[in-house]
Amino acid sequence: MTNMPVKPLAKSQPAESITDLPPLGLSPKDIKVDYKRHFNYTLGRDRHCKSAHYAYTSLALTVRDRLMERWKNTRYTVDESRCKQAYYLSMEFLLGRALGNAMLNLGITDSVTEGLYDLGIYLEELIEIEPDAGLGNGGLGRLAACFLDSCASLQLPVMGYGLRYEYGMFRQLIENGFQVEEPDHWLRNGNAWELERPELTVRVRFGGRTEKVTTDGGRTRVRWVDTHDILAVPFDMPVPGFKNDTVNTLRLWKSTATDEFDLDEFNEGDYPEAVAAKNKAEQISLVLYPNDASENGKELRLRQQYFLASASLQDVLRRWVWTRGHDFSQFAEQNCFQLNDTHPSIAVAELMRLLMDEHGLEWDEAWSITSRTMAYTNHTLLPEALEKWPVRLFEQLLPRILEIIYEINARFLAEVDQRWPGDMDRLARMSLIEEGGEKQVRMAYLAIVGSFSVNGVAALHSKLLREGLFRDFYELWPHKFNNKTNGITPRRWLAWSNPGLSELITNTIGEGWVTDTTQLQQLAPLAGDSQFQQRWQKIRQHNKQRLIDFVAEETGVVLPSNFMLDVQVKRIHEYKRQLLNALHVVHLYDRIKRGDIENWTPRAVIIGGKAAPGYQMAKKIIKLINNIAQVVNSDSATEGLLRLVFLPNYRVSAMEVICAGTDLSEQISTAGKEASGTGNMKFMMNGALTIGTLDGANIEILEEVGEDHFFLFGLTAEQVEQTRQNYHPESFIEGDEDFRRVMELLKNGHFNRFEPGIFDDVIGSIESPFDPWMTAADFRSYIEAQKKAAAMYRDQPRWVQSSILNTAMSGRFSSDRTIAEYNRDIWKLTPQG
Ligand code: KVW
Repeated sequence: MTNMPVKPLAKSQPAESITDLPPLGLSPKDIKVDYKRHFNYTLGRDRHCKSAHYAYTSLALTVRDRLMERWKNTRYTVDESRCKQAYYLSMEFLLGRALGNAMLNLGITDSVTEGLYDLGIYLEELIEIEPDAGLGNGGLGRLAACFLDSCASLQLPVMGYGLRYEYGMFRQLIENGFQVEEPDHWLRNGNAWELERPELTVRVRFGGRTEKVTTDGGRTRVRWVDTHDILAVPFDMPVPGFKNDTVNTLRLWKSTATDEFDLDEFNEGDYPEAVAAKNKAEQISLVLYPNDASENGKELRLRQQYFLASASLQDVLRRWVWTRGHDFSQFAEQNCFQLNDTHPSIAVAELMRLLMDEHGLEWDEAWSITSRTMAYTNHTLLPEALEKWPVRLFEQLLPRILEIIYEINARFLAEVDQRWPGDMDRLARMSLIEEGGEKQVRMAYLAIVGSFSVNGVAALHSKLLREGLFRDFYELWPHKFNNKTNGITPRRWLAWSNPGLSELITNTIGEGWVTDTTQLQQLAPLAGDSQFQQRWQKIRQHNKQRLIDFVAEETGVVLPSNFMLDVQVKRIHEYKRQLLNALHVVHLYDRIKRGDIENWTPRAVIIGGKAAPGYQMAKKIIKLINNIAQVVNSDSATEGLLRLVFLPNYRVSAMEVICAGTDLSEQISTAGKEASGTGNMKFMMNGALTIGTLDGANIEILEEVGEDHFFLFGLTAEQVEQTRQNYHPESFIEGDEDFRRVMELLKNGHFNRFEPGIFDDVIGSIESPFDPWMTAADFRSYIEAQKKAAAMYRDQPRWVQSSILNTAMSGRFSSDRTIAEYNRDIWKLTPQG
């Protein structure tokens, strides 16, 4: 670590006063002065510079300055109080843009707008310059970002730990209807929101072998030797709370090569090769794996996971030793790690290793600490998403960790055998190691065994975990299991993304709702008030126009402003059933073509989302949507009645525009498959109505808002499993004239005139008795629910009433509520006021 800037001053004695600074002002004038200072001095630009980038960066630095003092003070407060802390370990933090959020939470948006306006600069334009921090795939990564916002807003001492991917989620282009991926080098123009902390670099080991050594005291210890080491350099990002002077930290690790690693080979005379070998080390944090809810089993991914777990745990243990010395007896009382799915679950074994091999604890003591410190959140029941790593990979990459996993397993299975003597089936079912075929480590089981808390992310999901996937473990340890229904931050997803509605709400009920969304209920009595409805309607129409403009910019398709905007945005996956949505559009198109357009509700169906690059079926579904759109939109019969658009490159900053302008939110997954969903909550909070199945958090949304304000359809999770036994899609198709016609259009190549056969597999999946998503089974009830939605939309006062009620009853889906529950039941932290 020779080049790290850690050498202390020798002769100089910096005065205490070097950190005494007057707090920076928040007035328009103060903002203006600092903006000019950064533009001219920090960035060294002059009046010839018209670059948007430098304008944006000047403002970002100006706003960041205002976070710095608060950030430091938050750190001091937590250090001095010696309070318990929690750490959110996640491979993904889908942060989106930081500037607007920082201004909102500092309460300086108006001031900045005014200060910039004096300089002839429009804030809206600078906002758009910032690239999204796309360090996540979808719901799971965005949830982590919402949680950080809520922790800071609740003043909880929680730190996020993640990876600083050089390349985030790929940019999606659509060429000839096909998805094309482009790398997202989001750091290309620098990142004003991160602070490198090279002095806190830690070393992470890979490879090598283990050996037993006997210490002077006669105890056996294990040493992990001949390793290939990689350095983890932390980059800190500020996480401001809402108007409370708290600024928490998200620490993201970047991988770099050690110097001696190069030196070894240099001594053999291969200097350029040695330096080039740095590449391998730097690879670890190079790129985000773009797979949502499906495992990929690649060695580099396991390296990433261990790198995150090890660097983060070492960082926490080092702070512990600095402040408390080598006594770990209170460690579990003072620290908690929340594992965001199994991705960081190797932390269970790594904490054991660090406590035993690096800090000299015995197994029992280390295990007591570990299993009282770790808490695990499961996000899916889909078997293809359950992580399993080949034992062989562990042997090569993490031999010491594998030994520890084996030991955890041996002791665990002994416990199972005590409880159910001689039940060999159960032992095989519950073992951390899956036998038969290539031996694999079941990461979810490691997480359960090593944690004191296991939670699902919506009521139905948690129930299915207890009764299905984790049944054996629930029988053994019922007390570990709990539910934490997901939530979203109302700061980004209402206050920021929907300034019009926010202002109306604040003028009506005061601004308390921003930190206590249950107050939105006070809008409910106004839902039937025609004056209030008109104001609500006017703002929503304005938001719709913003979305229409956005769609026009991104796709060239201009949607009429009287259309119902019917939106499904989320990752493309068969279980989410974008295909069912497409079938409905084909049905509407068919109705138009046969002249069945009495009492028609003009509608634009907008579908957006990325497919994992290796997921062929999902990519085919994108192509199908684009082809249907092409046919529908260019047929003059649909004019004024129907449009379909595929919105490319769906991302956080796009959702900020989309959720505010949507009328109808599509949440149509096969029941039992979507663990929670969080997009559903964003739409609801912004006053969209939902058409949805009894799946994930939809069930709880329906409970809150009531059946009259939600378009429910489809089989229940239970019915899905029953129907599956004896599923005959052709009977649904043949018995339904509308469905039959839709399938006929697809099959006769109406949407692929010059691309014969390309949709055969997609069509085949609908007709297959083994279709796991049972699209055909829900077709009729979906069409009927869509009819009801269309009818209600024609009665605008009725629709607007439901819209108001959706916002009013959305309070439960604030991530503040979710985080308060995590804290009450799992973390037990004291807010740091
Ligand atoms: C691997 C996921 C990235 C890489 C999930 S389940 C598994 C993953 C796997 C992501 N993501 C989603 O988590 C959301 C947050 O809890 C849920 O709302 C959503 O239902 C689930 O699919």
